[in-house]
Amino acid sequence: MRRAVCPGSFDPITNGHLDIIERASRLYDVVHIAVLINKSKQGLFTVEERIRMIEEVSARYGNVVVESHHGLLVDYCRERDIPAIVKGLRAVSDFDYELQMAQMNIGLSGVETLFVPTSPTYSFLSSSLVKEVAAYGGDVSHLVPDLVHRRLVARIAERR
Ligand code: COD
Repeated sequence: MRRAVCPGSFDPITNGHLDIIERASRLYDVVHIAVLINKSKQGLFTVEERIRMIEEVSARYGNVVVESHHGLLVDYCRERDIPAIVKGLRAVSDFDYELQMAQMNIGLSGVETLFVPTSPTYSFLSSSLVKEVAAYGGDVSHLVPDLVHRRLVARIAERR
């Protein structure tokens, strides 16, 4: 059984994340989505809310498992016998830090990182930008799945 993990904060999941998850789901038998918990960072959505949204939008692939994890990504991989991390690369600016993490992770545990080039349509897209634009009333409906868009608009309205 070939397994890989797509890790991230997913606060919230965007069409850019989903594109990488869909492509990974065609390459591996099982794709784990690990929502990494960063206690020092206050998210717009709780980890449970993020997991629910990811489960709903990725159910159609049929081979995606969504879980949270607190701690090192390589420990998540070791505990589940996952040999590969799949990451999307948006731009050269992502590369330096992603390379450092990939080298650290292989040094710590032997877990490989595979980079998938982002689709040009999503190369500028991040959860932070989506939240910022939505908070100022900009239209981000084409950048996130519909159900995520509805929950994003509702959460921003609640916080006003
Ligand atoms: N197109 C393609 N891919 C994308 C896009 C896009 N538009 N947006 C995001 N992605 C992919 C990228 O691969 C990105 O790395 C991943 O989705 C997650 O993105 P985010 O923004 O949800 O999450 P980040 O960047 O906050 O996640 C960082 C991690 C949580 C993966 C990282 O900090 C981590 O591994 N932490 C665990 C602790 C650990 O092991 N630390 C040591 C690292 S060496």
